[in-house]
Amino acid sequence: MHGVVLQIAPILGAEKSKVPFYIAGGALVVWALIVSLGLGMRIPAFPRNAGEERGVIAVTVVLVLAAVSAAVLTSGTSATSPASTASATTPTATTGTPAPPSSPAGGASSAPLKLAANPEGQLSYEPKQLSAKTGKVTITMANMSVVEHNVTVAQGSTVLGAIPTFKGGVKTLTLNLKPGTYTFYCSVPGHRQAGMEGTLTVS
Ligand SMILES: [Cu+2]
Repeated sequence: MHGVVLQIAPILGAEKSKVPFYIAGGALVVWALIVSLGLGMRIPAFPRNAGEERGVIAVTVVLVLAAVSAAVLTSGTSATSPASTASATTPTATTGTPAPPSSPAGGASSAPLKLAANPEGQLSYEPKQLSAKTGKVTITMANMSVVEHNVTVAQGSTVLGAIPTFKGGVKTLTLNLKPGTYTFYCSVPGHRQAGMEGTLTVS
Protein backbone atom coordinates (compact mmCIF):
# COMPACT_ATOMS: atom_id res chain seq x y z
CA MET A 1 0.00 0.00 0.00
CA HIS A 2 2.79 2.34 0.92
CA GLY A 3 4.59 1.27 -2.21
CA VAL A 4 1.61 2.24 -4.35
CA VAL A 5 1.33 5.62 -2.66
CA LEU A 6 5.03 6.27 -3.15
CA GLN A 7 4.81 5.37 -6.82
CA ILE A 8 1.77 7.55 -7.44
CA ALA A 9 2.98 10.54 -5.44
CA PRO A 10 5.54 11.77 -8.02
CA ILE A 11 2.98 11.33 -10.83
CA LEU A 12 0.41 13.35 -8.90
CA GLY A 13 3.05 15.96 -8.23
CA ALA A 14 3.96 16.15 -11.90
CA GLU A 15 0.32 16.28 -13.02
CA LYS A 16 -0.74 18.71 -10.31
CA SER A 17 -0.21 21.76 -12.50
CA LYS A 18 -2.65 20.53 -15.14
CA VAL A 19 -5.52 19.75 -12.77
CA PRO A 20 -7.12 23.24 -13.04
CA PHE A 21 -7.22 22.87 -16.83
CA TYR A 22 -8.78 19.40 -16.61
CA ILE A 23 -11.44 20.69 -14.19
CA ALA A 24 -12.27 23.81 -16.20
CA GLY A 25 -12.14 21.97 -19.53
CA GLY A 26 -14.24 19.14 -18.13
CA ALA A 27 -16.83 21.60 -16.79
CA LEU A 28 -17.02 23.24 -20.22
CA VAL A 29 -17.55 19.89 -21.94
CA VAL A 30 -20.25 18.92 -19.43
CA TRP A 31 -21.94 22.28 -19.90
CA ALA A 32 -21.85 21.94 -23.68
CA LEU A 33 -23.47 18.50 -23.41
CA ILE A 34 -26.14 19.83 -21.05
CA VAL A 35 -26.98 22.70 -23.38
CA SER A 36 -26.95 20.77 -26.65
CA LEU A 37 -28.33 17.38 -25.61
CA GLY A 38 -30.15 18.06 -22.36
CA LEU A 39 -31.82 21.34 -23.20
CA GLY A 40 -31.47 21.95 -26.91
CA MET A 41 -32.76 18.56 -28.05
CA ARG A 42 -35.44 18.00 -25.42
CA ILE A 43 -36.86 21.50 -25.58
CA PRO A 44 -37.17 22.36 -29.30
CA ALA A 45 -37.87 26.03 -28.58
CA PHE A 46 -34.82 26.41 -26.28
CA PRO A 47 -33.85 29.03 -25.34
CA ARG A 48 -37.44 29.89 -24.62
CA ASN A 49 -36.79 33.54 -23.67
CA ALA A 50 -34.12 36.24 -23.52
CA GLY A 51 -33.39 35.48 -19.85
CA GLU A 52 -32.58 31.84 -20.55
CA GLU A 53 -30.51 32.81 -23.54
CA ARG A 54 -28.50 35.32 -21.50
CA GLY A 55 -28.05 32.75 -18.75
CA VAL A 56 -26.77 30.14 -21.18
CA ILE A 57 -24.42 32.64 -22.79
CA ALA A 58 -23.16 33.88 -19.39
CA VAL A 59 -22.42 30.38 -18.09
CA THR A 60 -20.75 29.46 -21.39
CA VAL A 61 -18.57 32.59 -21.34
CA VAL A 62 -17.50 31.96 -17.72
CA LEU A 63 -16.63 28.32 -18.45
CA VAL A 64 -14.74 29.18 -21.64
CA LEU A 65 -12.77 31.90 -19.84
CA ALA A 66 -12.03 29.50 -16.98
CA ALA A 67 -10.85 26.81 -19.39
CA VAL A 68 -8.73 29.22 -21.42
CA SER A 69 -7.13 30.84 -18.39
CA ALA A 70 -6.53 27.43 -16.85
CA ALA A 71 -4.93 26.32 -20.11
CA VAL A 72 -2.72 29.41 -20.18
CA LEU A 73 -1.74 29.03 -16.53
CA THR A 74 -1.15 25.32 -17.01
CA SER A 75 1.04 25.82 -20.08
CA GLY A 76 2.94 28.46 -18.14
CA THR A 77 3.55 26.04 -15.29
CA SER A 78 4.47 23.20 -17.60
CA ALA A 79 6.88 25.50 -19.44
CA THR A 80 8.72 26.18 -16.20
CA SER A 81 8.71 22.57 -15.09
CA PRO A 82 10.96 21.27 -17.92
CA ALA A 83 13.30 24.16 -17.09
CA SER A 84 13.35 23.20 -13.43
CA THR A 85 13.89 19.59 -14.47
CA ALA A 86 16.79 20.70 -16.66
CA SER A 87 18.32 22.80 -13.90
CA ALA A 88 17.87 19.87 -11.55
CA THR A 89 19.76 17.58 -13.94
CA THR A 90 22.49 20.12 -14.73
CA PRO A 91 24.30 19.79 -11.37
CA THR A 92 24.10 16.01 -11.77
CA ALA A 93 25.63 16.29 -15.24
CA THR A 94 28.34 18.60 -13.95
CA THR A 95 29.22 16.35 -11.05
CA GLY A 96 28.96 13.34 -13.39
CA THR A 97 31.51 14.97 -15.69
CA PRO A 98 34.60 15.58 -13.56
CA ALA A 99 37.38 17.92 -14.57
CA PRO A 100 39.76 15.30 -16.11
CA PRO A 101 37.48 14.26 -19.06
CA SER A 102 36.69 17.90 -19.88
CA SER A 103 40.29 19.07 -19.81
CA PRO A 104 41.47 17.18 -22.97
CA ALA A 105 38.49 18.74 -24.80
CA GLY A 106 39.35 22.02 -23.13
CA GLY A 107 42.98 21.56 -24.18
CA ALA A 108 42.18 24.19 -26.77
CA SER A 109 41.70 26.65 -23.96
CA SER A 110 44.81 25.85 -21.93
CA ALA A 111 46.14 28.71 -19.87
CA PRO A 112 48.76 30.75 -21.74
CA LEU A 113 52.39 29.83 -21.07
CA LYS A 114 54.14 32.78 -19.52
CA LEU A 115 57.60 33.55 -20.76
CA ALA A 116 59.76 36.57 -20.02
CA ALA A 117 63.07 37.87 -21.26
CA ASN A 118 65.45 38.80 -18.50
CA PRO A 119 64.44 42.38 -17.57
CA GLU A 120 68.00 43.37 -16.65
CA GLY A 121 69.19 42.94 -20.21
CA GLN A 122 70.80 39.51 -19.85
CA LEU A 123 70.29 37.22 -22.81
CA SER A 124 68.05 34.63 -21.16
CA TYR A 125 64.46 33.54 -20.84
CA GLU A 126 62.57 32.79 -17.69
CA PRO A 127 61.61 29.97 -17.52
CA LYS A 128 63.68 27.78 -19.83
CA GLN A 129 61.24 24.87 -19.69
CA LEU A 130 57.62 25.10 -20.80
CA SER A 131 55.02 22.35 -21.02
CA ALA A 132 51.55 22.32 -22.54
CA LYS A 133 48.72 20.05 -23.55
CA THR A 134 48.17 19.04 -27.17
CA GLY A 135 46.17 21.52 -29.19
CA LYS A 136 46.23 25.27 -29.12
CA VAL A 137 49.30 26.42 -27.22
CA THR A 138 49.56 30.08 -26.37
CA ILE A 139 52.84 31.66 -25.34
CA THR A 140 52.76 35.08 -23.75
CA MET A 141 56.13 36.80 -23.73
CA ALA A 142 57.03 39.83 -21.68
CA ASN A 143 60.08 41.84 -22.62
CA MET A 144 60.82 44.61 -20.15
CA SER A 145 64.51 44.60 -21.10
CA VAL A 146 66.16 47.48 -22.96
CA VAL A 147 67.32 44.84 -25.44
CA GLU A 148 64.97 43.75 -28.25
CA HIS A 149 64.05 40.05 -28.33
CA ASN A 150 61.71 37.65 -30.03
CA VAL A 151 60.46 34.11 -29.50
CA THR A 152 60.79 31.62 -32.29
CA VAL A 153 59.23 28.17 -31.88
CA ALA A 154 60.71 25.30 -33.87
CA GLN A 155 60.73 21.56 -34.05
CA GLY A 156 64.16 20.48 -35.17
CA SER A 157 65.06 22.91 -37.92
CA THR A 158 61.45 23.65 -38.84
CA VAL A 159 60.24 27.03 -37.58
CA LEU A 160 56.53 26.80 -36.63
CA GLY A 161 55.91 30.35 -35.60
CA ALA A 162 57.36 33.38 -33.89
CA ILE A 163 56.64 36.51 -31.92
CA PRO A 164 58.45 39.26 -33.89
CA THR A 165 61.33 41.12 -32.30
CA PHE A 166 60.11 43.74 -29.85
CA LYS A 167 60.72 45.33 -26.49
CA GLY A 168 58.77 47.12 -23.78
CA GLY A 169 55.63 45.07 -23.60
CA VAL A 170 53.91 41.73 -23.82
CA LYS A 171 53.13 39.80 -26.98
CA THR A 172 51.35 36.56 -27.64
CA LEU A 173 51.76 33.63 -30.03
CA THR A 174 49.29 30.81 -30.48
CA LEU A 175 50.20 27.57 -32.23
CA ASN A 176 48.38 24.32 -32.80
CA LEU A 177 50.85 21.71 -31.58
CA LYS A 178 50.93 17.94 -31.56
CA PRO A 179 52.63 15.99 -28.79
CA GLY A 180 56.38 16.33 -29.00
CA THR A 181 59.40 18.31 -27.96
CA TYR A 182 59.88 21.79 -29.38
CA THR A 183 62.51 24.43 -28.92
CA PHE A 184 61.97 28.13 -28.45
CA TYR A 185 64.71 30.68 -28.92
CA CYS A 186 65.49 34.28 -29.75
CA SER A 187 66.59 34.64 -33.36
CA VAL A 188 68.25 38.02 -32.85
CA PRO A 189 71.88 37.35 -33.93
CA GLY A 190 73.96 36.00 -31.07
CA HIS A 191 71.12 35.74 -28.52
CA ARG A 192 70.38 32.04 -28.91
CA GLN A 193 74.07 31.24 -28.70
CA ALA A 194 74.28 33.39 -25.57
CA GLY A 195 71.60 31.29 -23.90
CA MET A 196 68.24 32.56 -25.09
CA GLU A 197 66.69 29.20 -25.74
CA GLY A 198 64.48 26.70 -24.00
CA THR A 199 62.38 23.60 -24.42
CA LEU A 200 58.63 23.32 -24.88
CA THR A 201 57.15 19.90 -24.19
CA VAL A 202 53.67 19.15 -25.55
CA SER A 203 51.89 16.05 -24.27
CU1 LIG B 1 66.96 38.11 -27.89
